[in-house]
Amino acid sequence: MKRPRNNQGEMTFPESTFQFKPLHMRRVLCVFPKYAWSFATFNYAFPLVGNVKAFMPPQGLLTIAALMPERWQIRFIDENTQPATEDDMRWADAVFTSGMHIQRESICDVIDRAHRAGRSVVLGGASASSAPEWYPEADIIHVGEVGDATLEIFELIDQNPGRPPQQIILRTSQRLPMTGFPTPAYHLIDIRDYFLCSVQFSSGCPNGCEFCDVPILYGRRARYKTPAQVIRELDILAAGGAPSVHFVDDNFIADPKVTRELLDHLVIWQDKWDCQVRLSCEATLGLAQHPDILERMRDSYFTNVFCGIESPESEALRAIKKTFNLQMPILGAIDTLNRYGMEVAVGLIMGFDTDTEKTPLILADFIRASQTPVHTLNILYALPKTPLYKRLEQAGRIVFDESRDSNVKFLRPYEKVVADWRDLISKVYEPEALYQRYATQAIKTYPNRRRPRFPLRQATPRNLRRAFSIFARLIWHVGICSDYRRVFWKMFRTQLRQGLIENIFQIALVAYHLISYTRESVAAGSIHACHFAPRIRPQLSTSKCRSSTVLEGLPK
Ligand code: B12
Ligand code: SF4
Repeated sequence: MKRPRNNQGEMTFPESTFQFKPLHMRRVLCVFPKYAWSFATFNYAFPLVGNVKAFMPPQGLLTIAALMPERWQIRFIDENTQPATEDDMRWADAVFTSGMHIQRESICDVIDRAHRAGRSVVLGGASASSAPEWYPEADIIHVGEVGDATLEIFELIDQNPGRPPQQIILRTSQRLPMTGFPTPAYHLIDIRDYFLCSVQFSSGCPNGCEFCDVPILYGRRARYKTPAQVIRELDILAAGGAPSVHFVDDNFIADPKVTRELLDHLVIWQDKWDCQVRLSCEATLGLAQHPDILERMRDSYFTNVFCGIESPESEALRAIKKTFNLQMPILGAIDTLNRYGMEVAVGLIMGFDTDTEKTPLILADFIRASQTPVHTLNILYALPKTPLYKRLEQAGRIVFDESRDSNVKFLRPYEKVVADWRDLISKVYEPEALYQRYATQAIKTYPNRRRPRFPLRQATPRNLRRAFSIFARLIWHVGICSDYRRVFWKMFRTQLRQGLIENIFQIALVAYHLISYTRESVAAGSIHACHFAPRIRPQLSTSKCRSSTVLEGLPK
């Protein structure tokens, strides 16, 4: 079934919208599988916040749910907030699920439970899109973004929701233009269950870093929603009580011209909400070269930006084709972002071919010099289909060994790389070091942020009650019981003096997660050095996702 397409490979539906008219009523259970705790998921902080159960709503599956026809009944369960029961599975005609590689075991578990209840499973999302061969048990696999494959799947489920005799894999060849993307089905979840919320403005990245699968999954040409779509989503999230919203775009400044246009709208939007919602995003360091964009970001109340710096060593950046990080001094770029009120979270990787014995020391020095509090530090992992994977495969350097944290045969001894990682991460998240970096941010970054014009407007009885209970828990767990209470109180006093009470909450909650996670998982040796995927296996050894022949296309 081929639909007309424009010269960007997008579907040319009437008015660029996704229209599917079903013939039957169907009951669809959308299940987002659990992800493992990691530095990026902030789980330790949830009990201190109170009613928060998970990190961020699953944007992809919510978008798919929003595209389903009104005639279909949908039940949406994020297993990071509550499990889908056997009754839920039996209620459904078909189960739709999604996820990243790191969620592979939980994805397989969802498939297994659905099958035990006799239901068919449709699987899409980042992991299945890049490695459909990892999921031989899924009944229908959706590869890629929303588009012609999605319509075909809806048509299949409408005709017959039962399990097909053979696996069907459908690949999107014509993407739905992002201007036709619906508002994700937020009405199916409780926004307050989440630590923070997300919006997607763009998809795709023009760069080609060797280790990254984003250009393969989402294309090299960034595509965009309109500012009106983004504002509509933000209004829903803000009205639902989201304290922060993260732009999940892989590169917020993929096209600076389009970013400027959005930011003009965001500044006005933030005027309306008066800093009730913090914004954050991911961007390349080149952001520092656009002062006009930075000004608009400050005025839109962007408080955090994640930058994949990967390594401060220029040889490494050249080798992984991330030379754009060398266009300006990295520390200078971080300083610039700080001057506009944005704290930078840094992504770093260990295990590059260029790493030497000195690399851990160089990284430690860099972290100290940058004074950025949050670092996601991973060891290198070769994601399927990436240029890195292909290069290492040709060199016989991909290893399938369940006991290892990475599928890469490093040039340095594996044990040494992992030990260096463990040692560095433990030092980076020592309470004194972490709070020291926050103290620096409190001087050089936070005072540069926009402040609410009417701070008392946010002091509603509900907000006050919530703030008081978080405060009480923080005082008990961190201010009284923790062994780093001294540094906490020091931070508390400096922020209080400046009237930056919100910062006390932010710093203490994030630090609590990072410190607890490091102590209980990293130091105890119970987690692996790489969160990019579960430990790699040639084929999953559990019966939940057996290896079998993967058939492409429709059954004949
Ligand atoms: C937000 C995000 C997260 C959040 C996830 C929160 C959540 N609830 O989803 C958090 C912070 C937890 C996270 C963590 C990690 N992440 Co992440 N993350 C993202 C990011 C930036 C955005 C995801 C998103 O919302 N996209 C927007 C939606 C609309 O896109 P989508 O999910 O792909 O959905 C589309 C299609 O896939 C399809 N679709 C999706 N689901 C389904 C289901 C069905 C049934 C159908 C038919 C279609 C369909 O339709 C959607 C619309 O087109 C992506 C990058 C990206 N561009 O997507 C990385 C990404 C998903 N993350 C990635 C990685 C590697 C990680 C980490 C391992 C990083 C790390 N070093 O620690 C950790 C894992 C932590 C853990 N312990 O689990 C990789 C995954 C690689 C892969 N192929 O699996 C990505 C692709 C980025 C990358 N290449 O580095 N991440
Ligand atoms: S690492 Fe970032 S900049 Fe590089 S290709 Fe991936 S998304 Fe683009």
